[in-house]
Amino acid sequence: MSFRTSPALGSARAGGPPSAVDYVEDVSPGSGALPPRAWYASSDAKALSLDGAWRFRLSATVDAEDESFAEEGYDAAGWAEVTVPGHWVLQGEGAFGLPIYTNHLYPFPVDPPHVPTENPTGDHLRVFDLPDDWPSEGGAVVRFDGVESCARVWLNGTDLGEFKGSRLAHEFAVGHLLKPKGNVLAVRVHQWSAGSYLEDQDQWWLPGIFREVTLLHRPAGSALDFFVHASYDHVSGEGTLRVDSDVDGRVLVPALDIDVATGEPVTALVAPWSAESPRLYDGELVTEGERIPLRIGFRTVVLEDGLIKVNGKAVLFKGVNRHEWHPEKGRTLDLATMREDVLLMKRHNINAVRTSHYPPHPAFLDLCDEYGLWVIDECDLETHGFTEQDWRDNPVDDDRWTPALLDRAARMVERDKNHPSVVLWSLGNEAGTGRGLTAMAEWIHGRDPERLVHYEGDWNCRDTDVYSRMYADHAEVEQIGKELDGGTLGRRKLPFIQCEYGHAMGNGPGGIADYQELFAKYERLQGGFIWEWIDHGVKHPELGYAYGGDFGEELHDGNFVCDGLVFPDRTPSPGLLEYKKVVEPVSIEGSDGTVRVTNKYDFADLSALAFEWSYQVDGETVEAGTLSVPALAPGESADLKLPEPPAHLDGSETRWTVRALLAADTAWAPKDHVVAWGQFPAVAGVRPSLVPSASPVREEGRITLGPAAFDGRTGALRTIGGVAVENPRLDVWRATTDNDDGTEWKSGLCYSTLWRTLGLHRMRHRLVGVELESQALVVRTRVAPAAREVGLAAEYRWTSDGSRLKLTVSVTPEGQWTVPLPRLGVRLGLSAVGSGAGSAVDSGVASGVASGVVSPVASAVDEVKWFGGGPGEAYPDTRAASEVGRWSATVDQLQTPYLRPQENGARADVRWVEVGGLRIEGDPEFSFAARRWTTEQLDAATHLTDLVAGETVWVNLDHRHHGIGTASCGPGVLPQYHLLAEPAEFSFVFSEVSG
Ligand code: IPT
Repeated sequence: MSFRTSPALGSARAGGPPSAVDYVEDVSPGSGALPPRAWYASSDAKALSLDGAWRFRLSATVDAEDESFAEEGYDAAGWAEVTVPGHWVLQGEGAFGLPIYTNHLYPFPVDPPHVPTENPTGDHLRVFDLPDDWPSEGGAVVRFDGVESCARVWLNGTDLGEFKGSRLAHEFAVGHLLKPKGNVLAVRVHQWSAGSYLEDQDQWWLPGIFREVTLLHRPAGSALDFFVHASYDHVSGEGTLRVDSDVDGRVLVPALDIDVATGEPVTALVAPWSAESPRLYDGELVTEGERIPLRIGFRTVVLEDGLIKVNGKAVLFKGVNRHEWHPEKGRTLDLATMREDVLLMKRHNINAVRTSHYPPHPAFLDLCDEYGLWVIDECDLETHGFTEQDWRDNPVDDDRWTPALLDRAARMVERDKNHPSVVLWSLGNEAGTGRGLTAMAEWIHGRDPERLVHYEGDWNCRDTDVYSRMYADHAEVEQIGKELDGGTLGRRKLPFIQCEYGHAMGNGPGGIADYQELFAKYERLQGGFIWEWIDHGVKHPELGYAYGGDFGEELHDGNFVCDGLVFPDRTPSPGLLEYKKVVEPVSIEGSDGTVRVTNKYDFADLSALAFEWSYQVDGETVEAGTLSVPALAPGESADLKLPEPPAHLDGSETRWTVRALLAADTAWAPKDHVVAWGQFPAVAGVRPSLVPSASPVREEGRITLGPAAFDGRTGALRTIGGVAVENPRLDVWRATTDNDDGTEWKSGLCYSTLWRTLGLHRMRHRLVGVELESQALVVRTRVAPAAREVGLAAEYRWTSDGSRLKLTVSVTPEGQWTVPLPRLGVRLGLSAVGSGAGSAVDSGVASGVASGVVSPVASAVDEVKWFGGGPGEAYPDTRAASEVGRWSATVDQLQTPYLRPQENGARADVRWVEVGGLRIEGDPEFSFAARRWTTEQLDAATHLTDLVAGETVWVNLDHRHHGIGTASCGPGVLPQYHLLAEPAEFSFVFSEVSG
């Protein structure tokens, strides 16, 4: 195949320059820019970075200022400065305007292609000298890697042209204009343009030159562009390489002894590239003018048997959607931050990224090639706001916009085509349906038949090679999995992916383990991409992190922009740890002294992993050793005998834990990094027992029972030994999560609305009676909301053996309950005696302290120890990563700092917990949470800075929690995780901890 140029690009301007402002509302992509090409850094051609401080002037409208600033000799001494790359609204402390967050609503009237007269316009000026060694021969281009949303460019007073397409590269030929000293580069950037209609992604609107600006020397005889074709034949083990270039040259790959002319195919035995084993071969394209470094990965992507296959195998995407985000710099990311994303993904078993919803900084794709991630590269296109008018006037179904769409498609494909990590091109996101999309798909298929095309928004899959959906619920996904051949639509024969699922907003997402079971079960289901990677919180001096509305926006979508698996500072949230466990590439299950290890990689055998077993007695490891596991091939299992278990004390609970660790350092994690693990019980423990022997005694207005004292009239617990206790009483409320607050797509139900309407957040406790039995104090209450007939009859039965105190709670629902309960348990307050500060385990989970947003207050009650699930939080449908063991943490470390405060931090499957001088054992196992504020305060807070620590630590001991689900966008809690209002009984044994 010969080198081909792109469509409708680089057109010379006809009929002279546009008027000063017409181009802003022109649907065409622009004029004057060079055709797009591969992005690379030449080994020898000079490059001059133009990043740094630029002179900056902000105007309220497009035409408030004339163009004289672009002339040489213009005096900009009175101007402000901004840093390039950067967004001006994130600089200047508000003096340059503020960010706006909307999900899909356009923050301006939908009147395409017109934009508001109030159109913040930033004039940028940079004067530069050429380095002394800048060659006098050849040409030069100035390259803009990303400018939002529309820019006009002048060099030394000459108008070069103007462009749109914010997250795409644009280059202008400038060699003929350069001089050794005092070059003046002037860039006028408009926040709004016709292009804004194509960039309605769910994110902050952030104008500016937000990616690098570079001057590149283009030596005579250098290639305009080149295309690396590197395929792999999995049957023969041969790779075929052909590099097309518009100028002739040689292609060198020393490790393969390749020295071949451009355009000539050459075959060699190679190790293929995959996300699991990202083998890259260093090479060079040598033309007369320059040497271009190549990093070649041999791999073949095909659609075969209704499956996406790479190198002959169907792949399972364990992916995330990644927006570019930095809490202070917005979409300006440096290399270290990009690398941090990739390393975090690799360390959490993620193998795929959808670059939602625009091509990322090109260096990110280099990292994906190097470390190994499958990439769906998505075009900078979304017209979601047209959904508000039933998609009338949608640009993707209007031929006038098609050149702009083709320009965007070409700028993505040409820039990124040489990355082996890119396996699918995506036309964009949420742009409805239309002819423009078809034109894009046709062009892409023609230009790059060696990759597949993705788009979610057209379920007929007219233009795509994969049936993609977002947030389909489990039942529908299962149905799709089963319908491999059935149905009439072409899509039924296509492979299926969920390009978005598991909405990671706040606490959650719940139910992803259940999805993974389906992906594993049905071949056609090739996995999915969690929405999304990172919370787009903006660092804020008063609020910690700001979200929608915090900048006084007229229209906004609140904290819907904070829905990531990592917090804005990239601390993993519990959702990421859950995902890591759910998608682990090795499964480890066991019973009866045998462990079954299964390789769930698509390509790799298990030779890179070492296995360790350990044996726990009551959560403490008493013996450990290595386990020899054969280098199983993908899909293979082995049953391995575990050693004879050590003797243990009667009544203690024992279990095996087996871990798969990296056997050696890798590029992305050190030796001993845990890749996968499994735990299974050996001998069940004995439940806490207490034989009542003490009798309740009434004395001077109080009742005593063993170590405890109660209020004489109400029977409310006051103290246990020296520990003051704010009465434990029934609690059903939780500070609603973002998922509780969401509306389930299918049922249309919003549980937090149902709960609040019923009044579960304002339950009243009516004392029914206090009875002293010979060996028990029995307190009866009825717990119910005002205005409703439903209620819960609660009986608290207190007994003691003289030193310990047991509470048995029996709950009987009364009336017609039609909603599940948020939680069911008791809440108590502790404030008196503490066990003192101790060392806390590194939980690997973000704590308020770690992110510096919750100020730890010195309090008597601080360190918490427990035996149960940990180290992080877990709820009924988010508990895959919860490991049974002995854990400790301070109260502050128990908090998960969701940007909008909500229920968090519960530890599941707890046998006992020690907090505030008390040891609390449960029967059955329970869930606990401890915090320095009440649930009501947590519920009322809008930002973490609203949470003020008090003296009392509030402890929730929960029998059960309602599940989490993912109704903040998509399906709700699966029925098996509902907490129904049903009769329940649960107990706790309290004792004082000495010391
Ligand atoms: C979906 C969008 O594609 C994504 O950008 C984001 O907005 C997400 O929702 C919610 O956070 S679109 C929606 C109709 C499911």
